[in-house]
Amino acid sequence: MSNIPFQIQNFEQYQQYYSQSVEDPEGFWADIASNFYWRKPWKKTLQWNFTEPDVKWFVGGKLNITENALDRHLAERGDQTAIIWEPNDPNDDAVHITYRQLHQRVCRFANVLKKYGVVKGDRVCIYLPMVPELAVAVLACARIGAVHSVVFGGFSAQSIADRINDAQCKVVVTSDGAYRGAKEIPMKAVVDDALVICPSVETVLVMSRTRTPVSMIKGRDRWLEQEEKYVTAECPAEEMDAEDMLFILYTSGSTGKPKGVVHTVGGYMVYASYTFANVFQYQPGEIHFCTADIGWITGHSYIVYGPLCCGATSVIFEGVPTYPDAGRLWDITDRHRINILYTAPTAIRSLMGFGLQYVEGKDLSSLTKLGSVGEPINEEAWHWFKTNIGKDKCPLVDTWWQTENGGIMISPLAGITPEKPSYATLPLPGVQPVLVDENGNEIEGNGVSGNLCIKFPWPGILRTTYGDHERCRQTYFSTYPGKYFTGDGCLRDEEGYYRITGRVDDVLNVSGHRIGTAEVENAINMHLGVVESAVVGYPHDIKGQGIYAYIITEEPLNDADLTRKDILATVSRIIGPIAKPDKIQFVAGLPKTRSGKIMRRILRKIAEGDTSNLGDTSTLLDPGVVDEIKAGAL
Ligand code: 6R9
Repeated sequence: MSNIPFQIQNFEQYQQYYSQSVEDPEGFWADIASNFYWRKPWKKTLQWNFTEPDVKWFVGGKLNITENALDRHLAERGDQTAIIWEPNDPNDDAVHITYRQLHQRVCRFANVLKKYGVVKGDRVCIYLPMVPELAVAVLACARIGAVHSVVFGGFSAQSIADRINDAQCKVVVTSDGAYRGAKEIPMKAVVDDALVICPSVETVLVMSRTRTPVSMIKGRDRWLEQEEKYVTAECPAEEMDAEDMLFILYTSGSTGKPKGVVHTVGGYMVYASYTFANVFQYQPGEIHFCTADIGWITGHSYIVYGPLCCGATSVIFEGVPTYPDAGRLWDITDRHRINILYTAPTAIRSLMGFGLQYVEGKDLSSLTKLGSVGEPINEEAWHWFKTNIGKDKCPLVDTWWQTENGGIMISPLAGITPEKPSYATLPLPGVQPVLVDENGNEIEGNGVSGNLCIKFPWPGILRTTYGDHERCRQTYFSTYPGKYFTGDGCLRDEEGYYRITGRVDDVLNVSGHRIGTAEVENAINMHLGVVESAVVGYPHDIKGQGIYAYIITEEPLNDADLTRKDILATVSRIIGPIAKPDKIQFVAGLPKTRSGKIMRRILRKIAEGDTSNLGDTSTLLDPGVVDEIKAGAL
């Protein structure tokens, strides 16, 4: 029997269990993990080093995460709603799926995957809109031990192909099309374009959503509805090792192509569920609405796995916050009596701009807790959300974490930890943050800032980057040997509260989406006539950060505006519309040092509109280019 309770009740307990989790991490996590259903107990709780790195939790334990997310709820709450699906069009009926129904749908889907030869360890790419089938497909993979790789619906054919090829996916799950706000978007056609260069894919399962005409290739493409008719709703769960791969999720870094972050079954399950229950102080029967897309880690952990493992009711919303108008999230909250609302600062800032008339008349009294994730939340947005949506009675948790973390790392516990606008506040039990200076020395004490590292493993930490362990080591464990480096800058105030100040590497955060500057530059450089480019971020009122591109072309442009649009089309085609620069400035040269390195610091300043103090430019090869760029700044 465990000594440490699964859910923290008050601040004294938080302090007590936090200390215990640091003094005896293995004992702490063993107690927490004992709240789950394991087919076989683990032999060793933790085995680790941050040099290779090699991290294993619950070594030798056997389980299946879907038995925890579905089967174990059937006896007690089989008829409780597991998923509420809110379609894009508010005039269409919402769909309620009980745990029992979800279990059956997952088993059916799993049997279809099996029929097409998918076995434990095979990779399945999922490219779907926010429909119940997305959660079903994810869980169906987990049921049979296949590794899911969900690709966000906004990515281009090229991005899908890169991800499919990197993971050598055998099956792709997609839909004919998608509804997003007033738009109807092709999905299958995009997958078709990708598959031209993806020889590993044997089968494409297509769900019908928009019934837009699609090409269906004999022997490869199958209609999902059709396939589901011929399989049963019984599918025993595959026995998985705690350290077997659960999923791959691609995310951007400061160099090259996106990396496939790998999470494993046991540790991820424990961490996503523990953080869900504690940060949101989930109470049985509460309805949880996370507005993220399942294509991102937030959706994986706090729409699918965390809530379902805790037996919660989780909302899947197909549309966008501004359709049919800027009151949509409040309308959903009102109609479905939402208790927990977890969203992103960019959405709050955008809705704030539309004015309070969209909030008025909406009954938001069901709300008990609010959350924010994805990027730093500015004080204005924090207060607006807290006051106008939470009516000053709901705790608001600013949750800091990353794809690589599996779950929330630094955050208040709702209603327990004192809040401080724009602060993620305190680390969760099991999380040991440290701030380091440029030389890698730990900065002790309070009232300090530095680069944020974590010095001890937690169960949700990434295990590797798919197919390239060395890249994982390089990216996260080599900058500060012995520590996991987050890539974020951070301040620890006089009281020891943490405030994340943003990335210190070349990763942008645009509307909460992570985009590497190098990735955008590579896409721009593919455009005909582009010689070189440099991409930086600049502060953007709604998106948090905007993308500013400086571009050198081979020849003077006849029609700069048209070329700008052409380049945007190329970026959309190579990465996806989310990576399109907000501003493009054509320049004759870039500020380079004598060794040929672009001085991004200068470009960032100019993009920010702060040209008064550009610092030392004496090491530049040609300081003259700076004046020219300044003169043409947008
Ligand atoms: C969960 C998620 C991770 C990056 C991270 C940081 C930024 C996320 C934040 C935050 C300040 C918060 N970030 N939450 N910055 N306050 N509450 O967003 O994962 O897409 O991998 O992004 O997002 O810069 O390093 P991911």
